[in-house]
Amino acid sequence: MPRKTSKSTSQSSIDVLLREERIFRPNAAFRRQASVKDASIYGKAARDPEAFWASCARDLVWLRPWKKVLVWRPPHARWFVGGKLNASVNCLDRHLGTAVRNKAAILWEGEPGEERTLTYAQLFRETCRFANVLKDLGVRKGDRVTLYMPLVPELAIAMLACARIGAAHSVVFGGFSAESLKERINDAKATVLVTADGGFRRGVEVPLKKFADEALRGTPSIRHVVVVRRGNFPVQMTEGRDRFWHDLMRDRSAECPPEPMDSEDMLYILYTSGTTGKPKGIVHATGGYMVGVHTTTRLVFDLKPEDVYWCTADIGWVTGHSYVVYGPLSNGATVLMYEGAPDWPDRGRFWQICDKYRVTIFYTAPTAIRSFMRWGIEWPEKHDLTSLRLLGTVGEPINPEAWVWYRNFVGGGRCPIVDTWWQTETGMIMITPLPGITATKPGSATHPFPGVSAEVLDEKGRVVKDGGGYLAITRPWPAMLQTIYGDPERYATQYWSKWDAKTYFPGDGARRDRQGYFWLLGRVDDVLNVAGHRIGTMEVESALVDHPSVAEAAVVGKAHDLKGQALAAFVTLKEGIVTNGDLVDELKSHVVRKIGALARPDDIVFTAELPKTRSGKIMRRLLKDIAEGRALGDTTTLADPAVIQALKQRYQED
Ligand code: 7RM
Repeated sequence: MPRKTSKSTSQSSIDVLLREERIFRPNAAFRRQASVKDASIYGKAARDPEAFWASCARDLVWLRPWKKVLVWRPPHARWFVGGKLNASVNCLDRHLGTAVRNKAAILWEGEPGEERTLTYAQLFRETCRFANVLKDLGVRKGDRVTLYMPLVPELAIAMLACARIGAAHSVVFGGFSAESLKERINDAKATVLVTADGGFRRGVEVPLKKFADEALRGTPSIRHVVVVRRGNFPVQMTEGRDRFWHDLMRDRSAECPPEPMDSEDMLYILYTSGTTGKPKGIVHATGGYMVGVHTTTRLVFDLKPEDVYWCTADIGWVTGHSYVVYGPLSNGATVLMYEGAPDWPDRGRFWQICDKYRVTIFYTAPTAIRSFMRWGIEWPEKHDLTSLRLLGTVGEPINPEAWVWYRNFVGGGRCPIVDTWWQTETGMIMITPLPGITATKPGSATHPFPGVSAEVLDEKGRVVKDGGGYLAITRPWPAMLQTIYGDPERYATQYWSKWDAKTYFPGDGARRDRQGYFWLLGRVDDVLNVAGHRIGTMEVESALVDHPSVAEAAVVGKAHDLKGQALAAFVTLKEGIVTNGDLVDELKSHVVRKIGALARPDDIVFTAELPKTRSGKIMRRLLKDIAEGRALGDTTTLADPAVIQALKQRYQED
């Protein structure tokens, strides 16, 4: 259906006030060697997306070819229908007959400093051995296995072993509580839990097995627990239920035939918290997902055989699933994994690791970049970062100041930056530069990946050509979620009902500029409404972070009799900056100068930390509760609950 174009930004759309005009083109040296040199890929993919994705799919190993690329019965899509494949074969077996066989698949460094290297051949053998362990524990095709582990190679091995025998893994990030683990195990009705004696975080033990034991009191579906020895931490083993990984692996055969999976068979479940209540079990199928992550890894990161690729995300997040495990391994890449915190034992740890392993591709989150900025350039400057050739970001909108800092002080002014927009639900990167051809603008994720169709729409579903509105995906894409586990209705209403059943609503605000660039503005639940203007939180936050004293900011709207909403800003200052009344006024004026009087914050509160989820996203919903003097809503996904309590007190005192 052709869409009408909306002429003016209506009340229900989003106004955009901040403009960023800087533009950065990839340098000649990068362009010359890039995998994608020619922008015709966009037109080709747009003219026949199914043919484009089919050509990408031919780069994977299929055990039986597909009959049809796409069967689309909105809102349900089936990809590579009739095809059979196995994800572990695509990550491992396919490399064994090539030079990749004895190349490092995983370079792992523990937080205390241990090093481990697994070649592709070794990773293959360990995966087969653990697949045999799972089989002996009674795990069959279609069963669910929950993984609650630190960032150790065994986590990747366990995922690939599940994939090998056709069981779905459900990874629960090791930072989650016993209660969250229990809820996720029960929703999936997992029969086996794989965990570890503990993990390290800033030198302190995280007692994973203890939390698991607590959860296991209320998880009737679990029959067996496998425990990886990570740190020789004391654990209580329950007779008949708990076994150590190393005991089970002993004398295990390193051969395990892969289960031929239907393209639409489930590969994994990954839980993502909604704004309210019960977490959603996002289901990814095998064929389309593998095609999506394989292709985007290769083209977005310009991946080459010589690269040392480091995505700093924990495997417990979708970024780790797609861009630590399945995407890079299916491409035969050398993947670096670091278990611990960026500031342990000092704030140079990430840069020391980049230097030591000669990392070439580095992919991290804006929240991390803002911390690096706060810690100062002396840390990256202490280390040799000249091996880096490409930088990426994901997770939140990146404010232009952080983008430029990242480019200058990490990338040495020479590395292209790929700002990649996507979600747990999309499975793969959706909006992103292609580093060899895209002229980037700081803060913009630029354009949909070839074969992906996105628009900015207004409330009524009319296309916004130049201005703000809602991001929409207007065609199915291969790595799209298949459903919400056990809740197909929620799948349809949550994602496919804002406009019509053919249009996916990701829940983000976005703007398009005159050149067609996409600017992501944050979650629409967070949008501010001041005197009739709907503006993204991102804009006011960017204006604040643009001030030399500010490291990070979160802005929320609070009910106001006259204006509808007034703005409250929570601000973290750079190290060594002292707060005083003058700075409050100065920051308010700074925002007025950058955006206009309507965006002047009523309140500015300084804080040492902002409340964030465990994956680093700012929880504005809780800040809004504080600003409006309400009791705090659900705080279970907070990384550090103490932060919000301190802030609440602070706000009341001010
Ligand atoms: C990969 C991931 C998804 C939400 C998404 C956005 C935000 C992610 C960007 C971004 C602006 C980006 N999955 N988001 N990447 N916003 N620019 N490059 O983060 O499921 O955990 O979160 O994250 O709001 O909807 S996620």
